[in-house]
Amino acid sequence: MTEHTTGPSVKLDTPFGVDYDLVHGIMKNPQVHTIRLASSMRGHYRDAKALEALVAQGDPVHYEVFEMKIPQEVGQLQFCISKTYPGTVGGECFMTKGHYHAVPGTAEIYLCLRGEGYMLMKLPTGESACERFLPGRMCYVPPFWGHRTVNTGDEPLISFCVYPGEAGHNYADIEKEGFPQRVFKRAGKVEIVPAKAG
Ligand code: S6P
Ligand code: ZN
Repeated sequence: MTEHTTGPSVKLDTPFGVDYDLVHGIMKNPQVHTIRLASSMRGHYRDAKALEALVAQGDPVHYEVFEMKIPQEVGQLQFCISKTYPGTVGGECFMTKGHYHAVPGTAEIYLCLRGEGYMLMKLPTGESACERFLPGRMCYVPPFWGHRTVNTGDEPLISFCVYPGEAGHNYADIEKEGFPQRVFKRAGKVEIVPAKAG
């Protein structure tokens, strides 16, 4: 993972605006720009060998997140652009790591701007859900649901996300548990399969 911080370009304690490039799915002048490469996705795809082959072939970017440094406090709103690239690892579609929020009772809204795919969601009890991402479609992630973005298309999947200031991220539990479903694309056909099946 590469985290690149450009430093404060706006005062965050007074009203401000942010410019977006909606064609390329980027926030202009973000204060935090996170880039996740194939090598930062170890343990997430079913086919570990295929992932290592991809790392050896140039370690491509899987996804990027553009954010401002909003204080992690109740009353604030975090917002970001999440951009997941197209591609597969042993047939499994490129995706984000996925997480619960560190404050679990906090929801999130994803508005899909470009591309296509799915939001995989799960509760700690194992219950799962899946919502389609298409331009103009919003996905509501209720409190307590872990969430992961999966790109099933041929272009970047880009969403604008908003969530409570204090939410934070809990990656550790999802890494231990995994998601109940995996998404594959073989010969152009997308399949959502139980994580334990082929
Ligand atoms: C934050 C929100 C998104 C994700 C981004 C990357 O709550 O859900 O900004 O952080 O899509 O995914 P991940 O799982 O690596 O944080
Ligand atoms: Zn989230």
